Amino acid sequence: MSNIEQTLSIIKPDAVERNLDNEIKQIFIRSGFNILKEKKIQIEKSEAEKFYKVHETKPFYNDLCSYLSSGPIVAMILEKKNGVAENRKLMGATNPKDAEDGTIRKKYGISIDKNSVHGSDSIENAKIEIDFFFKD
Ligand code: 3AN
Repeated sequence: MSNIEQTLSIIKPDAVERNLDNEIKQIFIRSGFNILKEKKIQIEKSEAEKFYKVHETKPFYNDLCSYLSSGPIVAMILEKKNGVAENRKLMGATNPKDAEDGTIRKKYGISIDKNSVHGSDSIENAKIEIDFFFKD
């Protein structure tokens, strides 16, 4: 049985602002991901609130939503065998300080909130998040 999975990746405002989006895309491609769709957009805070609804009770929710809507982002559908977990591995830990060498967050992340990339945390959430950005 094939376990080729699609996952949603976002290159966050801190990385786009530093013109790292192409460099980060190349890392995904070199790591064997196909980028099926991508778009550079800026979202409204109200949309960020919907996207991060699972975190609505967290103390950092408001800042997180302000941040994601603070500048352009690149949303992508990535595909690879075991794509959801492979993307999480390649991103590294949420806090760049804890991220392993060779991960995107270790290389580019500034702080726990400005951690350069988002990636879906489960196959189920990947479907929801892909629809959020790419259902037209
Ligand atoms: P991940 O992005 O690694 O799946 P989540 O889903 O726990 O991490 O958190 C979503 C986002 O919320 C993170 N990418 C990060 O930007 C932010 N975040 C998580 N924990 C904190 C925290 N303690 N303080 C500030 N921001 C946080």
